[in-house]
Amino acid sequence: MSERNRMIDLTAPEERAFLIGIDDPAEGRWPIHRSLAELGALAETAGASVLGSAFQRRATPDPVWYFGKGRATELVDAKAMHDFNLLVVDDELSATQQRSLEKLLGCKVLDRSALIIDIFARHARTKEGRLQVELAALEYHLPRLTRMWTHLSRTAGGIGTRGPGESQLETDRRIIREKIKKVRAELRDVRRHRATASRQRDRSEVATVALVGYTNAGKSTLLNALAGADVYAADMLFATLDPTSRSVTLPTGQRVVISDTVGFINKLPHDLVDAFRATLEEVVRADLLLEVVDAADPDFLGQQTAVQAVLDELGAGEKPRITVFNKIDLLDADLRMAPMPPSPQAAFVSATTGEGLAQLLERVADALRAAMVSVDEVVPYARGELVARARGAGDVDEAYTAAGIHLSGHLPPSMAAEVRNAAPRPRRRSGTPAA
Ligand SMILES: Nc1nc2c(ncn2[C@@H]2O[C@H](COP(=O)(O)OP(=O)(O)O)[C@@H](O)[C@H]2O)c(=O)[nH]1
Ligand SMILES: [Mg+2]
Repeated sequence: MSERNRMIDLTAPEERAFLIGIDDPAEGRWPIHRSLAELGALAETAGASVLGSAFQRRATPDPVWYFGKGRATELVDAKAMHDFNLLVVDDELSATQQRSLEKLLGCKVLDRSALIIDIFARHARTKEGRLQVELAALEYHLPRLTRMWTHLSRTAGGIGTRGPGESQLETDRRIIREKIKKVRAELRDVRRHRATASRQRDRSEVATVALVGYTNAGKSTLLNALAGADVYAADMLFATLDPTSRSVTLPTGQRVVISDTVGFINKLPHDLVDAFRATLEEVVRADLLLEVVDAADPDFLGQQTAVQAVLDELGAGEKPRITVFNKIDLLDADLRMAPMPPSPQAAFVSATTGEGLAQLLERVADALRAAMVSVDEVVPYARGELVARARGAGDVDEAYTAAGIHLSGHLPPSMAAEVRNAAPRPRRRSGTPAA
């Protein structure tokens, strides 16, 4: 973080992170620089600023120091130089490794799993999502307590130390196990009730758009860029939105809620897969997906394949989707000039320069319109409230006539039905042909 920010923000604890990882020489491993880049993006998502990184080439982590002892000791110099207050390690740490690094450096040490759990906790919105993340956090802590006990009994050992320590830890472990049982039972309950809840949510008039894609693709930057241009962003109607959702007005006048989702992660620890899926529930409910792809990433096709696989598993693989190729400002000029296939399902943008964002919003409006039905009705002036809702829910023109407000255009089916019911219509007896 810059000096300037540091001076302004005196109260919030500032997390200045340094990253370390192991460059495993084995074939087929994810290259260390990419793994560290992803870890850095995750650390930033969790609110830290990243000051630097280091790695060591070795086959397996040292059981006590993670790095070899000599290399670990050098981290003290790195700390003096960068003044970091958080060490983030690219792999899962044992309690022993975490303790020895914390002691050595005198600062907080987090591993990849703890960092990811923190991010999931921020993104979990539904009750089920929150419970799933809580379960992941508890399951993460349980074996670490066990290992800490093993570690203590071996080093401290001796008369008087073992008994009390052991019983305290036994108590802690029992409490965590009971909590896990409780959370599991709650999860079962929530799942049983889920069907009813989602039926109620479907009645909401405002279309929802969910951003999906890998960490670092530019989802959050894109959300801010889209919402930043929206003068209605602070509208009271949406004041209760959580911080990862923003209200955006499309060129048609339609309001949509765009939600940032937790990013896909290449090196996702296995134990966190369920929690990851649960935090993506937003995606299942969305009317439209924006799949954000880092067009400057040489492996963007591989990432798209992985995204598709997860969406399929969630049952969202066939949902209306626009693929947003982001970061086109980083592409070579000749690549950018190459004719891009004109497709309503793709958009080429730069979230940082703003290029292509207007077209993207038009595509979003087009895609949402595909799920609407056409309306052409005259609504009484007394139903002004309905007209205002229709204005934000779809793409309609309004004409003020002697007979009432003439609405023509497209609306979601439920809204269209409301408008039709509001239109005064000469009663016809069935079987009687209209005059
Ligand atoms: N050059 C360039 N960088 C971008 C663009 N969009 C995002 N970024 C950068 O990519 C990084 C990840 O962006 P972020 O929005 O945090 O990605 P997320 O993990 O998908 O939310 C940040 O350093 C952004 O500044 C873009 O259009 N062009
Ligand atoms: Mg993000």
